[in-house]
Amino acid sequence: MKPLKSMVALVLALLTLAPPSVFASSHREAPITALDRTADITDWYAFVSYDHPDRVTFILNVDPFLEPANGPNYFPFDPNVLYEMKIDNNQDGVEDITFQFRFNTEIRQPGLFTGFVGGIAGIPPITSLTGPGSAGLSLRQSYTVTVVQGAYSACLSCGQTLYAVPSNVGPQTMPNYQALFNQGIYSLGNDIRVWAGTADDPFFIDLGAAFDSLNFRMGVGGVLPPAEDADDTHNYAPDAVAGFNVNSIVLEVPISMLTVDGLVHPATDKQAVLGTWGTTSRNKITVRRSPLPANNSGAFQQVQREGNPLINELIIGTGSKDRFSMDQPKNDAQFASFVLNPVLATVFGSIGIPVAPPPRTDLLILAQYQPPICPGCGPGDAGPVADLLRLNTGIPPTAVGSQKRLGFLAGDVAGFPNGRRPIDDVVDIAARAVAGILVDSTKYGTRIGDGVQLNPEGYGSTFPYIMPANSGRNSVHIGPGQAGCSGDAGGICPVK
Ligand SMILES: [Ca+2]
Ligand SMILES: [Ca+2]
Ligand SMILES: [Ca+2]
Repeated sequence: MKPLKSMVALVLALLTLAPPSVFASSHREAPITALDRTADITDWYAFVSYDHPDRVTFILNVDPFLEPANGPNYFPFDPNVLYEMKIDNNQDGVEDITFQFRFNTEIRQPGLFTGFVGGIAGIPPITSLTGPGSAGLSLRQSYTVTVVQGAYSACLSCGQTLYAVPSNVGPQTMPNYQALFNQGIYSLGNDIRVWAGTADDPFFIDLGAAFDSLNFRMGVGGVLPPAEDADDTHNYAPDAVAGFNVNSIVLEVPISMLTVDGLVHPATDKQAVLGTWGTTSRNKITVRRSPLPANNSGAFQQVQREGNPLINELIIGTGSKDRFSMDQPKNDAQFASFVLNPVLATVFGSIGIPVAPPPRTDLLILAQYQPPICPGCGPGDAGPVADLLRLNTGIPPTAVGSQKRLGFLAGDVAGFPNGRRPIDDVVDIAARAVAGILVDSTKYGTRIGDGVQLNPEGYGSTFPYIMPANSGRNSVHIGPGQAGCSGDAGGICPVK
């Protein structure tokens, strides 16, 4: 959950509690993506489509904490960034299939003072991404989708123009934003669908409490009472991401296009399991040539990647995060010590939470192909230690309404860490995994949680599964002492 540095922040906060020997290795400059927000991956999701069990949906979210009201330019994708979704289908930690996304920006009304205008000065409201009703859409982005398999590359978007869905400016400019959102769904043929644009950030966390050295609002160490822990439909603490947007690329692909042999496999076959991750890259060379735009050339250098929401953020030491971001998953054995002896477990132990002793080989299910996510994988199939979000495509999706925020831990095996859905409460799941719930759910099964159980903006039940962007004019955020926590008295979020 790169989701906004959330976990970076958490780790930083935690490290202040850690023993001196650990502390010494942590205080470095901020990760490079903190200075490069358009290339900053906030979250990576991969799951079997709820309504199409023969397909997989990938979501790559970038550019954290987009304030919906932030005109006049709002938040376009970066045309200089190569956005990629990568899939390993033969257990070696190396991508076999890559989907690439590139964006292009046009300014259609260069005389306008803002990127979006409508319902004023003779310009009709924005009701379409193209053609009639799109005149006020001055800053417009189109994008391409390419699939790469070895030396073979194919343009999936060619023959049509795909438009990114703009920010939700407000009801006067965009009186039916849901319609614009829906227009952003494109079929690329062969049951492939894509959507890109600004959307509600589906991630959820009490970031303020996490930042304050784990000063959660539900008691010492953030241990949830049983009734709250079992409640997937109310929030008991403020979601710091509520009302913020993110830039999202959503791709749905048939499973048969992703597996090593082009077949759909039962869960017990190792061929059913995919290792997935998202990356952002930039050209190695930039020449600034005022007054002309900068010129980018040369090979691409990876700026960031994300597989599991757990490993990059909760496990890797801050001093190694930049290297981790730029390296390839197949080289992750260099970071294995972080996994086998996580600092966060030490920190939990220091505040009285029972934690499993190192070496934590139980956490390797997140870094290697193993049961239970890959029951068909034997010892020879584990592959290298690699931070991939592993998805068993043979496990059918859990119906909307029956999905559990605690995913796998709650018996909902279609949830994280078997892939990841927007509904999955990865903060709580990851924290409990680090404590040792996978080793012994009784002994190390403390109900760690931040009290934020869901995305207050909700979830989509069909493609593209995310929710439309929050309105620039009319949306609010949720803070302590404010409305927005339906599980608390009067719906007011706790301060203490
Ligand atoms: Ca491979
Ligand atoms: Ca949200
Ligand atoms: Ca939570």
